[in-house]
Amino acid sequence: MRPRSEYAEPYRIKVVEPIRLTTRREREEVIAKSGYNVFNIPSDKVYIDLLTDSGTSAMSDHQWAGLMVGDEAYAGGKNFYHLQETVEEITGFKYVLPTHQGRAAENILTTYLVKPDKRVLGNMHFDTTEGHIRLKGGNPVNLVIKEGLETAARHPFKGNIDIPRLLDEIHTFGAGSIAYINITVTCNSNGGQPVSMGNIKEVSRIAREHSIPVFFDAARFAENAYFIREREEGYEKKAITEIAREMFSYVDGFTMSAKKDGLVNIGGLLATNNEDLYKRAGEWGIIYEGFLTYGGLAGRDLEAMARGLREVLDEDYLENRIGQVKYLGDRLLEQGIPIIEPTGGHGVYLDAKRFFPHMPQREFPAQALVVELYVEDGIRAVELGAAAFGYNDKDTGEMVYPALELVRLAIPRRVYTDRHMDVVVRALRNIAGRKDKVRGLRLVYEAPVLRHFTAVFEQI
Ligand code: P71
Repeated sequence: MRPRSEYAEPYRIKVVEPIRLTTRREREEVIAKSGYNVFNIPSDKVYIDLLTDSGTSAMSDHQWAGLMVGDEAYAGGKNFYHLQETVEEITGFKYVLPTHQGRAAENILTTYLVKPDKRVLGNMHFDTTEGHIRLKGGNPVNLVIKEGLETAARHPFKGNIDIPRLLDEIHTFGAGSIAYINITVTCNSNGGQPVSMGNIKEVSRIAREHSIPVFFDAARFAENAYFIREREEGYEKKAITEIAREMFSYVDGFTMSAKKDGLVNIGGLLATNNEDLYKRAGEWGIIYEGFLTYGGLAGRDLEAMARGLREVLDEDYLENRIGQVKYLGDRLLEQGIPIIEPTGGHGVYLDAKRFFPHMPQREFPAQALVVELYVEDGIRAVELGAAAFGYNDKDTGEMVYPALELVRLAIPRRVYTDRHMDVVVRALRNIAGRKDKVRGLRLVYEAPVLRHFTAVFEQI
């Protein structure tokens, strides 16, 4: 394979969107007015927006051209058939239901599969999946390997399911207690970490033996396929399309937020070969999303998605994409900045506990770092620590803290250059240089669920 450093982006820029660096004074005012919560900052006050890689990709000229051939018929629009053929070719699944985004597909799938008190096993379920499982009365269970939770463990597939723990679950609770197994590729919750083909195959074999359905949360399936080619023996010479097809061959279907590897700004999918699921899911889909051939989207959105799903499997694109994430990670490591290693598919995750060793978790070190990044250079990141996952124990009223205190720098696809990444490195180096002076935060308002979106803080 060509080393990335010798080549630049496999595209040239045809349209630009101006961004502006505000003054430090302005940013100090903005962040205070926002309650030290970056979800409250208007995006035109952000210079480099790394809040999420979801729905923030740049579409290609081919995708934009696709919008003009949108067929807005209520039923049987031609873009649906194009999308359906594309999904079938890439994944092997012929029943395809478009949805307005990933969580809508999760809602439909969990409505079909999850009955009260049933368990849903996975590597690490994403927040929205976990929410849908709980809403249907089920119990989400995370079985990621132990290295997956150690930020400095350089395991190549930190998204893998722990096989002995999976077997233990089946033996302890019985296969009948398990609604399905959900493998998130790549695993967002611990750093965009990939799952190996070997692991997918083994989980699938065990599941089939016990008649347990297996689904992917396929939001970042192409990035996962790329890592398999880079890191797994026997796949070095395979085409990404072939690897993706093999991944999907081991599961019964998938839900997907197309806002990631679909390279679109909105949209989702549910796909399977199970006719009964398709029929039942279709009934729910019609109630929640819209008719089967548009699922809450415009015909033009379906066309952009069909084209995006092909582009994301382009080998040069993926090499550049994953290479940029690694570029940022490597520069940060050179500066001694603690991150989750190895870097994953869609961003770099900073370890705030190691970055601010002096700051207790009750002062929200990860959120404090998010605030500093904004004030330093107008960079917007997201907290994945005490603010997002801490909660008050029902019985004791005591705050329970998560094991990890992370800041995610999610990189939108085809949007920023490596020069932008250099700005991020410089900002973090400057913050590291004055870290003893950085102040922790106190929570002054929280909503009962998903509190980090609307929380208000004060500086201590
Ligand atoms: C991300 C998001 C977007 C997000 C969603 C909810 C809270 C905060 C941020 C969304 C995912 C995802 C995976 C693996 C399903 C969804 C939901 N990720 N699975 O990482 O990463 O998809 O947003 O299209 O409904 O910023 P949806």
